[in-house]
Amino acid sequence: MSGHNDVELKPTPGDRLTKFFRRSDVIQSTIFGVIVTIVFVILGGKFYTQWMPEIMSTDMKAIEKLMVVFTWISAPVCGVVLGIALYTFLNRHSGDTPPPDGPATRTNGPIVLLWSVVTSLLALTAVIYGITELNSSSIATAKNAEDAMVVNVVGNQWVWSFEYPELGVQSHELMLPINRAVAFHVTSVDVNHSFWPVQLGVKIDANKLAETFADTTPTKLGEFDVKCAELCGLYHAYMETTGEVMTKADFDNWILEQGGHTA
Ligand SMILES: [Cu+2]
Repeated sequence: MSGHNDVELKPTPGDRLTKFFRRSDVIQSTIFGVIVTIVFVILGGKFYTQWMPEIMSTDMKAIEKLMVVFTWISAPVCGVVLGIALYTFLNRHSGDTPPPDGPATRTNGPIVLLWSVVTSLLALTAVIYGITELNSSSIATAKNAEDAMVVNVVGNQWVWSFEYPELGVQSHELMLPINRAVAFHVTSVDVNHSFWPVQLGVKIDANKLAETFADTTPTKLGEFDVKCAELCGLYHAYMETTGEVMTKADFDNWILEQGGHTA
């Protein structure tokens, strides 16, 4: 009545998945991918943190946590890509004759669905976690930060100026007392700059005719770098200065030395 092909049952999605994961190229790529994923998870959790700027504020701590979590979330995707790349590299064909044709490539619906759902979930996790963190970040809280010390930050080709309106001091160095919230009110007198006290984990636009806000709480004594993170002209690269997180006593002394008055 009918030929052989008509009698053969259509493979179920489960069959197709099983068959796919039994292929030797898939098994090898998967093993490489798992190794790469584990290495990236370990790097993200341990060594990676050493390559980041020193943590000197609450915000820098939050940023580092975010970077680590994002590294973990993207590690499996990296594993898939590098796993396949590694398999391909190790099984490359050498010599003058071209490799023989492999079997024809056909779409495997269940596999496409599997990786689409998994990567979408990973991306969704990153988006939700990122938005949650952003909502609790310095930009979201700056205007509400109560009893924070206000510092007016002004970008000017190519120097930063810091004004402490409550203390009557103006400076080109950013001195801050430890463990006290500071609210940066940032603007520019000329082109667009970006205020970036690196180890404090703050980076915010400095625009003319507008004021932007960010706040943080320094948690570690010592010097930090202040840079401009927006290409702002010929000497952009030199638009940097130092800052220092000080004890309250040292900070008060510094304020008095600058001719200001302590609060
Ligand atoms: Cu600049």
